[in-house]
This record gives sequence, structure tokens and C-alpha cells, in this order.
Amino acid sequence: MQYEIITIFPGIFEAYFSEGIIRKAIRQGLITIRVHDLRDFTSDKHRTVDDYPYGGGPGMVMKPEPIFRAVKSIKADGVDTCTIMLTPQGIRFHQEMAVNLSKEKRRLLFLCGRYEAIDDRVRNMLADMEVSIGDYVLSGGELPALVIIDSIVRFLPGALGDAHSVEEESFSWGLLDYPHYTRPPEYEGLRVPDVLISGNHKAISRWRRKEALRTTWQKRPDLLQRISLSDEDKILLSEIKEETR
Ligand code: 6GU
Repeated sequence: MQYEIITIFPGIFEAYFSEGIIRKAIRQGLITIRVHDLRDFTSDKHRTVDDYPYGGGPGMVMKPEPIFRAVKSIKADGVDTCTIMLTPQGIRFHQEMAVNLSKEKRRLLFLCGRYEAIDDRVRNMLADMEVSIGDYVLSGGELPALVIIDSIVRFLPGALGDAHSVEEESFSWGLLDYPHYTRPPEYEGLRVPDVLISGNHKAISRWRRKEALRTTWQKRPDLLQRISLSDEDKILLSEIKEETR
């Protein structure tokens, strides 16, 4: 999979792409990432990418010309491209979008805005999608682009290795995670639940599913409305509710 990023801060991406899962995915040839400095597509001596807003008001607006030029230069190779504009006005990113984007056949182009806004002709003419990562304001689209790329790469076959199977992923789909433990079996008087040490895999599975349901019910009951619960899940949930009474 191919990712292109347009930004005025290319340096932001270097550190993140040279560690962990993304670095591995790049080394394996699973993905290629190119970061383009928007200022390379300006034509004045000061490499200006912003200007005052028509109609007045605070802040600056990103000029359309460098962005159009950058996108045109990337698309010049004729590769089918999906352009994603990162703004707080976009549709809210979620796990299902990450799955869909991981199956996307087109190359992904991330357009990172800065300043108060981007000239709206960019959204109008160049953006296939406008995406936000949540209801808070960031100073630019760089972190959102990293967040989205990271979440997509995790779904590419081979990116996580054998340790993290697709099976396990689908098991917990839509629920919060169950509690995890590692050695020692007792730490500062706190014991690891006996069932996890029992070696009884069926009991362990049931415990994990129940604890995932418990955490979700306690912290994010809205998530339970969105998934279909099995008969076993309904039994586990009624046990949980019984225990908390
Ligand atoms: Cl995509 N951009 C900015 N500037 N702020 C955000 C965002 C994006 N998503 C959430 N907050």
C-alpha cells in the first residue's frame, strides 16, 4: 500500500515512521510512505503557504495554489489516488473506517492542514474524504494523519506478525479489551485471577469474554448497543449485572 502525505512539517513524520510496526511494515515492503513538503510547491522567495482570510477575522488560511500544485505533481504518475483531507470538520474516524481503508485499492494521499483553515476550493476540488479523529481541536492534520495510518497498517496482512491473530481480533470486535496479566503470579499482595493460571482454555476464554463484556458495560455501554450479542454473551451479561447488585 502506498501513502503520500502533504505537510508543512515533514519532520514530524520521521520519528514515528522509524519505529515499531510502521518501520517494520516499510522494511517488509508492505507499505511505502512519501512525505512531501508543501513549501516545495510554492513559487515566491518566502515559500508562502498561507494568506489573510477574505472577509476578515482571526488567523490565516492555507493558500490553494501550493496545495493544488503538490497534489497535481503527486498524481502526475497516473496512479489512482484517494485524497483524504484532515480537518476538525471531517467525518469522525473509527475502527471500521480503518478496516475499509486497509482494503482500499487506491493510493492514499493525506492532506494535512495548519493555521485556521484551508481555502475551501481545496476541499471542493481535491478531497475525496474529509476526516476528523475526534471532537477536539489540534493545531494541524499531522497527528491525525499518523493516527489514521497507524490504525490502517495494523490491518494489513503480515503487519502485526503471528502473535496477533485475526481470529483474536474478531473475537473482541466492538468490545473493550479484557484485563491482561503477566508474571509474577502475586505482586504486592495482588494475585492474578486463578482461572488464568488454571490451564483450562475453555474457562479462560469464557472469563475473558465476560470481563470484556463487564468493562464495556461499565465504561462504554453505548458500544453494547452497536454489536449483536450471542446467547452466551447475554448469559454472561446477566451474571455481571447480578454480581453488581
Ligand atoms: Cl483532522 N485536524 C485538526 N486540526 N484538529 C482535529 C482533527 C483534525 N481531528 C480532530 N481534531
